[in-house]
Amino acid sequence: MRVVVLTGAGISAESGVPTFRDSDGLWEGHDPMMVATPEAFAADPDLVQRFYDERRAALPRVQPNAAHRALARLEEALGDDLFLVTQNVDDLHERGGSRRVHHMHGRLRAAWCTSCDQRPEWTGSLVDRPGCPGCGSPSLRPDVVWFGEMPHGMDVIEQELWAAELFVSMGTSGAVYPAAGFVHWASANGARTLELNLEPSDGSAHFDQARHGPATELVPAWVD
Ligand code: BV8
Repeated sequence: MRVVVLTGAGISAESGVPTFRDSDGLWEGHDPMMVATPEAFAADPDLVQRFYDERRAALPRVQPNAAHRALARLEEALGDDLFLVTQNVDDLHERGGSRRVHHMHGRLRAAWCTSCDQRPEWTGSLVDRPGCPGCGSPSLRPDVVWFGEMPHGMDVIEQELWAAELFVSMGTSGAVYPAAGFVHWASANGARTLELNLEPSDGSAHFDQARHGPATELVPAWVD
């Protein structure tokens, strides 16, 4: 059976990674339009670079949780019949054992050179404008998709949603598009749809079934 799984910040919440819209969410500390847009980067590159430097530096301090590990077991069982697409920019799916993860909003552990278009792996800081390993120019930005930018691999995602027999959304508020619209694409092609989330999301009513509770309980119970 072909399965598409979409994850959001909620799947990393129990690992200690702040979500965007819960009370202590990231956006609480920063207005998203002040840090996650090309305009914000153009206006104050150091502020934006520091925002992502802090989150990149925090990654080694958090660990994957039982939900990440359960999805790695699902990949073992389904192989190519599983397409895992995440809105998250952390590396917890990979560190939890998943080998094929589609980061539609990019990755904290990568930089993007706007001069030569290379996307080198990156674990350090970018605020001091280091030279690109490829072309040497100081044109590296976080390899993260900002509001108003096209998410990565939308053509692949659309193909997978059209071929899916089951679409499962985990740990996302359904507040950001185009990810929030995936349930409609999947339903339109006849896939069954399931939401696993701490509480009802903006899109819960569009799912065939919705289960609510912490991801570390719901996801292993569904996978196993
Ligand atoms: C684009 C990277 C077009 C940066 C992010 C109307 C229709 C269509 C589009 C739009 C529209 N209005 C505006 C738009 C555009 C915009 C958008 O959707 N805006 C929103 C605010 C309305 N979208 C875009 O700009 C996108 N691009 O549309 O391009 C285009 C076309 C042509 C050419 C060029 C462009 C790009 C959006 C990507 C933005 N980047 N992230 C960064 O990380 O800093 S978005 C960011 O917020 C995250 O990546 C994530 O995707 C998103 C949503 O967050 P969630 O993951 O859902 O997290 P949230 O905190 O919201 O919710 C957490 C959930 O977990 C909650 O439901 C909670 O209950 C649950 N939870 C908590 N704890 C647990 C739990 N669940 C289980 N267990 C727990 N323990």
